[in-house]
Amino acid sequence: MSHNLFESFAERMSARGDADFIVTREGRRYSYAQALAASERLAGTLASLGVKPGDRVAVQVDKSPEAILLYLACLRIGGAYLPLNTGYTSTEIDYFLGDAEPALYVCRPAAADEAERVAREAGCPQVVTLGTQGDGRLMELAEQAEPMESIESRDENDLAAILYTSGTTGRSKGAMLTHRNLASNAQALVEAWRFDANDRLIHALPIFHTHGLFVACNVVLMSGAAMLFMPKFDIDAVLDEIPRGTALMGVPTYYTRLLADERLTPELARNMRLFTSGSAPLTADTHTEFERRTGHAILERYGMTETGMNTSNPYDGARIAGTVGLPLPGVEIQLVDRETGANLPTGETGMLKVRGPNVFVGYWRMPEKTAEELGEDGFFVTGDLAKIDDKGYVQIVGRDKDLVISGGYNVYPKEVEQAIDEMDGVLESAVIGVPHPDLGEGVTAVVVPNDGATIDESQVIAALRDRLARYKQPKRVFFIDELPRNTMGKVQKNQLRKQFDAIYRPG
Ligand code: MLC
Ligand code: AMP
Repeated sequence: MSHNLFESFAERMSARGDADFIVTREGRRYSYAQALAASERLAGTLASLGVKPGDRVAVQVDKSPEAILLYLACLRIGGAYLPLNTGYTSTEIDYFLGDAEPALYVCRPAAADEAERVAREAGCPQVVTLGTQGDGRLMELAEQAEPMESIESRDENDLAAILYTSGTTGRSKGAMLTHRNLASNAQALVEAWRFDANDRLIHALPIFHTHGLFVACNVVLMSGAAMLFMPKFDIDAVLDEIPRGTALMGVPTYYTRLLADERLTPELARNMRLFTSGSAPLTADTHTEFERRTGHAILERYGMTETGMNTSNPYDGARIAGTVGLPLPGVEIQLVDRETGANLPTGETGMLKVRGPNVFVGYWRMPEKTAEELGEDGFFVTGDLAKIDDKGYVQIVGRDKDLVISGGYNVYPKEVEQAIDEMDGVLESAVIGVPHPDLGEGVTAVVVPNDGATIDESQVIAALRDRLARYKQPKRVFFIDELPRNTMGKVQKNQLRKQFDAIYRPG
């Protein structure tokens, strides 16, 4: 029996027929039947471009309905979908193409020349373009393609996607996600959050991450719901769609921005049944204030690229501010001592580990890294520090990994520090996350110049411009004579975070 995730989607898509699947604000619309037919043509196109089952398809395109259809076509043909942040620079893309060796790279029309160059250097055999209005070479080819009506048979442990996530070493790792991982998580969320064909999800998230692609789109596809699809989070557009929607999935920044707008009222949100938050910590204040303003208690959940969603506050029952709720059905969690690995009793703070059908199968071509984080017992070490209360609610209290989360995007300081340290005039640097009113944490660099060197903030930012995606670049750069170190010589980032704590505070 085939376990291709697309089998479950196709069944639901046929059943939903002419019902809305994706509706954009400009009035573009795909019914489920149209999306199913498009997935056949696009799968045929991928085949004609030489993509075979098991091949990776790398995609760096702006958000559009057709990008979702491409994802579906890739599943249909048995490929591994590899979405890339639209902010990545050519230097970053070069690494991903070289590492993943995709059979095809789909890029933005405006980036075609540069993409061809990078792909050639990385040895990627085919490049096609995809625009946001149904334009680009891929869609031209799809017009003439022989539709592929069959769905490639897949084992449940075959790869459905690879999502790159940065790491503490500064080198990005491709998390390998299987059909089983994605199907089990989507099914669990449909049930936990009561999604059905009457739902209309306001989709403002980017579609190159777990949150916007798998949590949002897979849940919609599994439940036959509709998506009110927008290119990005735009406060006016979201407020305008709220009366037509039933659910919104967001990162905490969405909620702080909504709260800052007086158009957010209980009346506006009266047709909504669910607001979820994740990817970064939602403060208890935001949770409480949102409930006071709208009558809706935000449902906070917790997940990762490597695991999909692990825990969620309940749909019925108490959604407790400052917690990420209970393990989803099928997900097991463990709290262990960071040093000894021993299990910890309720109430203590420790390292969170998770196991379940949602947990990935390893990092692409990195067996050692995989073995470090994914134990033989199947438990994955999340790097998050947590507490579990006597009712089983999990509270994320910190991170054991050196990671900054800015507006829901992960930035690993090591990668930024390496780039800064290579600059002339820099002795060393430390990159930290500092409380930021909009983004949660603001990426901030603290730089020690070489003796006698004169270097300023704008030079550091300019040096990173073509090298790192914009969201990884420090919002501010500070200069000090010496980094604080402990007796082991380790940089004491806590001390730096304290020192620069107030820099983004308004007023
Ligand atoms: C954009 N910029 C950011 C940024 N997003 N800088 C820092 N952090 C961010 N998150 C930069 C842009 O490059 C640009 O720079 C400037 O800010 C304005 O760009 P914009 O596109 O207008 O930004 P804005 O609309 O304000 O975007 C902020 C945001 C967006 C929070 C709405 O980043 C967003 O949608 N984040 C969601 C991230 C997400 O989906 N995470 C899920 C990961 S999965 P310049 O210089 O050009 O002006 C995961 C697992 C799980 O974590 O549990 O879900
Ligand atoms: P990513 O690697 O982009 O998938 O990010 C995963 C990380 O985001 C987790 O390891 C957590 O540190 C963080 N995260 C996700 N959801 C939450 C949440 N609800 N509260 C706190 N941190 C979260």
